[in-house]
Amino acid sequence: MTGPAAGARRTAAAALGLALAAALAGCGGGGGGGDDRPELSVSGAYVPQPPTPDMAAGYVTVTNKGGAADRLTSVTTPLAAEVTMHTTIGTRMKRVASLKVPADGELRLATGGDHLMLTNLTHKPKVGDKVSLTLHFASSDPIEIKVPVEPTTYRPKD
Ligand SMILES: [Cu+2]
Repeated sequence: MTGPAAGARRTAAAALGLALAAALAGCGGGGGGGDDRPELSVSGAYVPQPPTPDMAAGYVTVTNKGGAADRLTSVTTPLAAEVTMHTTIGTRMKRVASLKVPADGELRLATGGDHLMLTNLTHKPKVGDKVSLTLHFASSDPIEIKVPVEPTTYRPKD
């Protein structure tokens, strides 16, 4: 009489153990999807038509839906031999090696703040042109975008 009952208990215990293991696995893996790595997208990019033919600025917004920060480390474009990243401190521009894309946040480049400087241009971009920019990051794959050239005084609406 003890045999079958003990067997049933063992089976029940085994089933409970499996259920617990599944619940724990679900807990560890299912959190919020890609919790520990950046998930980047780019929007609102533009290049104002430059007043001089040798230099242009560039603005982009990089949105990060992931739980880990990333860094914009460089930008390349057929339009310019060199693209540098600048931040603005007071009224002075300072060149920086990278710009942080915070976790669950955004890196927003804007006039008077962080921006890209394109120098040694291959040609002067005009309103209506599209400029190809490739953004390189510390951990995410590069993102290539086609950026419109806007009037010199253009300001994006929020
Ligand atoms: Cu600058």
